[in-house]
Amino acid sequence: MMVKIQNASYSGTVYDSLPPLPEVVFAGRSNVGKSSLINALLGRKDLVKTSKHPGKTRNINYFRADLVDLPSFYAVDLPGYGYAKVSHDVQLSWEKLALRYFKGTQNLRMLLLLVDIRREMKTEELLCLGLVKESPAKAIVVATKADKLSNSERKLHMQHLQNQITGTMIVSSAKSRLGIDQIWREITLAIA
Ligand SMILES: Nc1nc2c(ncn2[C@@H]2O[C@H](COP(=O)(O)OP(=O)(O)OP(=O)(O)O)[C@@H](O)[C@H]2O)c(=O)[nH]1
Ligand SMILES: [Mg+2]
Repeated sequence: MMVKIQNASYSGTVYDSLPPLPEVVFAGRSNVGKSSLINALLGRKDLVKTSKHPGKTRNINYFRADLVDLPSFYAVDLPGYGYAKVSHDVQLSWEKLALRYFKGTQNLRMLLLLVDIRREMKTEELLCLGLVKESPAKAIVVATKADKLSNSERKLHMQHLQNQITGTMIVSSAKSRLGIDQIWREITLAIA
């Protein structure tokens, strides 16, 4: 799959009035690799700020991708949830922000729900999948940081995750670029 990216740039936040385009939203636990995955997909090292310290992304940021021979779209970077060290108030404001996004968006085409391949799906992940159940947007689970496991471990962990949900699941690594082509295939189908 060869997607050519003409331009990728930061557009603003959920509070700005941006020109409408199809949206692909990246959601998942804090530190799971949302921002890194957007950078890997858009082929830009530092378009989205990433951090070793969970909780880096605090707003809903829109990154516009203009592609050759395909529609432009926004990669929407949701803040991570579930970081144990943030206060209860911050957790609540995550929920508010996420709900505002999912209820407010008219253009959501796909949810990429990221889960660390070494972890399992918890209540928050299932809740998140539930948020798009009624919408026409497709939901895909992306198991991140696959480079941290050996091939055989990867298989085991994927079987475990696949037992928890039905639907498409993609193994990925922003580091080794495993799964990036497969994610692009899904994105191009969703935005077409
Ligand atoms: N080994 C490895 N590390 C990764 C991968 N993806 C992300 N990381 C690392 O994981 C940490 C968190 O990555 P981010 O992309 O900032 O995670 P995030 O989900 O955007 O985090 P928040 O914005 O806090 O919600 C960083 O240190 C990244 O370098 C991956 O595929 N492999
Ligand atoms: Mg982030």
